[in-house]
Amino acid sequence: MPDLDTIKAELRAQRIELPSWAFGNSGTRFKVFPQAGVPRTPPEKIADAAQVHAYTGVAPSVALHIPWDRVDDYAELGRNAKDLGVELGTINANVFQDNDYMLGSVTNPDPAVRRKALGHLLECVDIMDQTGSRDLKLWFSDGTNYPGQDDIAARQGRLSEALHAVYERLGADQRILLEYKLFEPAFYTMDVPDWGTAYAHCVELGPKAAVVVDTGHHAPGTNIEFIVAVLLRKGKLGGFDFNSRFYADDDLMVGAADPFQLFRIMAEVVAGHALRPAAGIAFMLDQCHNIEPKIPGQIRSVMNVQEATAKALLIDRSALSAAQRARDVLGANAVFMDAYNTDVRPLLAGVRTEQGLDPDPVAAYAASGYAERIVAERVGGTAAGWGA
Ligand code: RM4
Ligand code: MN
Repeated sequence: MPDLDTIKAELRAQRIELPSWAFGNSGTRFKVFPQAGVPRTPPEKIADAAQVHAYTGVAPSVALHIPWDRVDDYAELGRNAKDLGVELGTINANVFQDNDYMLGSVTNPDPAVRRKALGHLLECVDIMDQTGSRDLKLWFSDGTNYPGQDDIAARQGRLSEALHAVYERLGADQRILLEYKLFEPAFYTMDVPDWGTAYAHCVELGPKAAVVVDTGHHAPGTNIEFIVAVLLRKGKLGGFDFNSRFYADDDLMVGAADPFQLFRIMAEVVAGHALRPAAGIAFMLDQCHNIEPKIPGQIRSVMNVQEATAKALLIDRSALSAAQRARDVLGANAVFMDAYNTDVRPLLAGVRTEQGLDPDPVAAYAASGYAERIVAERVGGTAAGWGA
């Protein structure tokens, strides 16, 4: 059996990054149901994220999305975060919400639009210099809706050109994390539809570029843990955008739709020795809480990742490899399933208690009165949202 103290140390060392946008209003293209008390400014989003960290102890950084989180003084925003016990994390570029980008951003047939999009990406690196962020996460909505609409290979060339320009601008400790998505908003071709395309671009760029796996960005039935294992083996897994989905890019709470899949993914992460922050994998949430309260939604998501991680750490690796060596198909599968079927909630409650945290983050947050306070205090102004 794996050593319990080692497992607890791994769980304490785990780090999960929160998305600033999860705290603002969101919805579907049919309706955004506004919630009372949602943040109106980047500092208020960070304050809410700090609550998630305060009760879970493993979520000490917040990813920003530019321009949604644009401020005059990023150093001040960083100090602000530090005062609340968190720090600024990944910078997410946004080249998908401008009228100019209807036919693409960096792959647009119009060179002027391409220049504008590249300008934004470079601005994001400037911001990283001020926030001290390591990672620039790039997701492109670029693509086409109809066969013949544009030249597929030419668009790859334009994409590559922009990525190279950003790569050249990166500091020594900065990275590009390139995210892929099968479809939406484009329905015929996305310019970065899959891990293979993202991987090819990252290899071409060099060691400071790696792939981000957003768990909601695949075709139904895709074996995501296989992708994780392959990318890890190649040293090209940069991070995760965790969320869950029943149908498409649902952005639901991670571990809600398919906790077994999350476990299988974390099992590959553990097997690949990639859990510790030193391994350089960014474990991020990328979710929207459309109908549930946002801060508890994030707390629940963090706990779901922790539970999947604890189960992955519980896999009896020596029994597993013994069964594999003995070609014992059922035995190996049983070792794997034993770990998954273990109730790890008491283990995690114990880890929290040992860290001086409440064993039940959801209840502790609910009892804190913070939710009522922000509803009372955040009156007037414009609630943060996607602006879409
Ligand atoms: C995209 C993609 C990005 C995220 C935006 C909000 O679908 O997943 O990672 O930043 O949504
Ligand atoms: Mn994402």
